[in-house]
Amino acid sequence: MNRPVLYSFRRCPYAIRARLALRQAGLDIEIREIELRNKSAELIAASPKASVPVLLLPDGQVLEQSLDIMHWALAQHDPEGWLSAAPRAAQAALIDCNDGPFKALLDRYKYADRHPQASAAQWRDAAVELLLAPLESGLQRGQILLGVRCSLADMSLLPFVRQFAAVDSTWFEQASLPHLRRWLADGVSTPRFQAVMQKQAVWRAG
Ligand SMILES: N[C@@H](CCC(=O)N[C@@H](CS)C(=O)NCC(=O)O)C(=O)O
Repeated sequence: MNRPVLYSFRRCPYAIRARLALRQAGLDIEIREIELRNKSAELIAASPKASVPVLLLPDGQVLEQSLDIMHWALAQHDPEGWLSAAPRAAQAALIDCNDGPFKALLDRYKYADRHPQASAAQWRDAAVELLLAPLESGLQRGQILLGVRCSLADMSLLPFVRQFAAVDSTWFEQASLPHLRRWLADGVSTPRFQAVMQKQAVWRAG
């Protein structure tokens, strides 16, 4: 192997954020699109937990967490300073909230029939109260989540907010989240985002 290999799944928000950082770093990597229901033996051999994304490096290192992949990519090259655009602790706090309690509520909202303890609308409203309403307040003061420049936090949260918006786009379009809608629309319309969402055939060994 002479270039890094990324096992990826096009619509997975974790894989999207990894691809965003790898692309931002301008790295030459091989992307292997896999099927979550029919994972390749090579992926399982490289990473037995077999979630995506997984990045294999030519020196044998295996990065199995999307954030580790983002940090590794930006440590190679970070042309717009995503890592330093806002205080690390503030970025980490947003990302932790997104990846932890917000993602849990997003899954309940998306698959509400599997979580009958509350209705879809209740899961949705809890997710808004937890993370999206605070983001909306912050975005009233600027174009991006923290400070004045795009940071790792923007790119880490973008695919998850996109997924939230898509659960019920009619609801999202009229929700009292106009600044968040604008931030999402700006983020997904960039050439970078469009590029990482391009469809790719499922990878087969050999
Ligand atoms: N903490 C991991 C989470 C990755 C993850 O959960 N990916 C999902 C797809 S979106 C997955 O591969 N799930 C395993 C499966 O569906 O079998 C990361 O940040 O990379």
